[in-house]
This record gives sequence, structure tokens and C-alpha cells, in this order.
Amino acid sequence: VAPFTHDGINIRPVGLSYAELDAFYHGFSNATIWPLYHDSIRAPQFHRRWWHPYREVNMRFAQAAVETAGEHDSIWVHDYQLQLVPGYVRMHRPKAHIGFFLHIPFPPEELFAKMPWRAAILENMLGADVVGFQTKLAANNFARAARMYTSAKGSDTQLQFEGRKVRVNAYPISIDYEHYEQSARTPEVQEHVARVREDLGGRRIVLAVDRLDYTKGIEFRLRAFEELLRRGRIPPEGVVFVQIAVPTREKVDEYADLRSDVNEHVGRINGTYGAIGLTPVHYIYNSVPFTELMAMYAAADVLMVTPLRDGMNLVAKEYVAARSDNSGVLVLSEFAGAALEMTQAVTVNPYDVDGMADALERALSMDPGEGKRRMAALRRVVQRHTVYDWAGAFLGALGENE
Ligand code: GDG
Repeated sequence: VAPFTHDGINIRPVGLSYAELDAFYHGFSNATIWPLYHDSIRAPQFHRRWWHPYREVNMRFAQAAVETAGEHDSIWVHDYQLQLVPGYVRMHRPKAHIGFFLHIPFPPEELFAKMPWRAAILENMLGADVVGFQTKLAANNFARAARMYTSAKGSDTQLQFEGRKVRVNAYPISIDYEHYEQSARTPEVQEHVARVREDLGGRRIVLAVDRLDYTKGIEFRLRAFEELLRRGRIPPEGVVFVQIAVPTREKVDEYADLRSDVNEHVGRINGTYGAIGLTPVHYIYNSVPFTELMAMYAAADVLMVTPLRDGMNLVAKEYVAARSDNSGVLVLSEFAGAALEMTQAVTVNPYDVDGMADALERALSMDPGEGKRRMAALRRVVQRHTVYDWAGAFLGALGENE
């Protein structure tokens, strides 16, 4: 594919064969690194037949960057699919300013230690001048692993590696706050909100929005909603749970299994607690258009963001940005990166089904004054730290290097 321009940005595609897509993307990226870096919630698979294409594809991305970048240019590499790119670029562009940002967690040493190619991964990440993570915890895990498995020396925030300084730090990502706040107010979205409320029979709305990924805690969340109904204090006539689950990585076995487990569980809850014309769980296995998503954020009385492990989680930030009247309650997992900033949410252990049912009851019966105070505080956090601040902080650090 030839280079092209989109929104004023020049894009140079890097081509992959289907076999490479399988091994590099579905295999090493999504069935080795993804589970390993998310607490090994599912067993990571280690295959040499995936590692070689992963290296090959990383080399090809690095090559494309080298061909387009000048000697002193800044190059910002993103995420777990491209961890080797900083090192490969460094070989050919020793004076470039290279940044690397990991969008997902970086695991503690006991887990990372299993990675058969741990030294190669760390050494190539250390090819960057700035290695950034969502949280301090991830940054510290990385610095520790680097000191353990490479020749790097130094502190948790500054390492020396092969005669260069490498900064290691947390740069929590965020959203375009204004964009979400304003989109939620448009007449088109507001009309949609009214329709959604009516369609759902005026019940209180509990919403969840995730890719259908085993890291997002969807099964435990369904159990919590089921427990809420079992307790009977809030009847199915009074509350509805809407789960939007966006299809993702369907070629990886674990995702197909998760899909059928969730289908079955939703069926069981609706079979037990539903009636003609009354469906307790509305399950959408599809991506919804942006205006609909905004309408759901604006309509939801409670948003449940309960991942078992998540680098950040932007859905939590988008929801609060959409609540300009300060209504709505955010129930948030302790294990999402977002929990470190969004301390006024109702926090939960996403493995604790009873605890989550308690949190849901609490959220649904929260005194409006307390709810508004909490939401206002949450909105301030996101408003004061947007995606532009995130990019500015990272690129600022990259510019300071040398
Ligand atoms: C990775 C890390 C980190 C979702 N459903 C629909 C839809 N979405 C949009 C949301 C949000 C995005 O997708 C999901 O972002 P998250 O941050 O929640 O999660 P991941 O996809 O796992 O992202 C994560 C992130 O990278 C950024 O660094 O926060 O921890 O895992 O923007 O709004 N958008 C539309 N329809 C949908 O149905 N239009």
C-alpha cells in the first residue's frame, strides 16, 4: 500500500502477510504478551514460531521509521506490539529522540520472569530515551526487571544502559474532555437519551462498555448483577443492566470461549428474573455508533468499570466527561490504572461478587448530594488532565533528554 495523507497526517503503511498477522498479532501480541502483562488471567502461550515473526515485524516497522526520520528527529513508539522497535531504530539513528509508551500494564517480576525472550524485550525497550507507562507501579516493575535481566543500572526513574540515560516514568493517558462533554450535550444525543430511557421502561440504568476481553471482568460483573436481583431489594422492574461488548480478537481461542460463557450467563439471568416485556440484562455484542455511545453515557445512572486488570480504562473518563449535571455514579475496579486518579469513584475488588453487589446497591441508592460531590470531583480530575496534557508531558520529557 502506498503512503497517503489523512487529516493532514502523512501515513506510511507497513505491510504484513496473513501468516505474519497470525503469528505476530493474534499469536505473540495477543496470546503471549497480552495475558502475561495482565496478571496472567489466562495462561500465556510461549511459542518460538510466534517470536520470530514478532521480531521480523518489529524490524520492518523500525526500518520504515528509519527511512522517514532524520538523524535528530523525535520518534514516538506505541504499545506492546512494538516493544522491540526502539532498540532497532537506535541502531540506525543513534542521535534520535526515541520515546516508548506502553498502554497496558507492565507485570511484576515474578510474572515477567517467565518470558523466554525477556532480555531481548527489555534491551530493545531500553533503546528509547523515555520509557513511559500508565502507572508508577508499571514503571517500577519495568525498572526492576531491567536491572535484573539486562546490564542497566540506576534508580526506578533513571537508568543507565549502554552509555545512555533512559528515563522511566508514569504518564497516565486521558481523553479529549471537551469533546466528550460537548458531544453529550448535542440535541441529537439528548433526543437519543430520551428514547433510550423510554425503551428501557424508565428503570434505573446500569451500564458497562468494554471490548469483549477476559481482562475486563464481564463474567464477575454479571454475577454481581445477578446477586443484586437475587437479594430482591431492587426488583427487575426497577433496574436494568446494559452491557455493550465490542467484538475483538475472535481468532484467539480464549475470546471465543468467553463469548459463549457470556451469552449463556446473560440467558440464564434473563431466564430466571425476566418476564414478558421485562428483560433484566440488555446485551449488545456489537460496536455502537459514537452518538449512541454518548447517549448511553448520558442516560446511565451507574457505570460499572470493573476490569480484573487494565492499563488505564478510558471508558471511565469518558463517562464522567459526559455528565455535565454532575449526576451519575462511577463504580470502578481497584485494578484499573484509572483508579489511582479517580479516587472519588465507588471502588471495588472486581473478583468480589458480593462486594460488587453491595457497591451497586450503594450506587443505586446514593444520596444525590453525595453523588454530585463525587461526580464533580471526578470531572475536575479529568478536566485538569486531558490527553493533550498527557502528550505534552511525554513529549516534554523526550525533548529534555540531551
Ligand atoms: C487499551 C488499554 C488503556 C468501546 N466501545 C465502543 C467504543 N469504545 C471505545 C471507548 C474507548 C475505547 O473504545 C476503549 O478504551 P479503553 O481504555 O477502555 O480500553 P482498551 O481498548 O483495552 O485500551 C487501556 C487504553 O489502551 C489507552 O491507553 O486505557 O487500559 O487496555 O475510547 O469509548 N466506541 C464506539 N462504540 C463502541 O461500541 N464508538
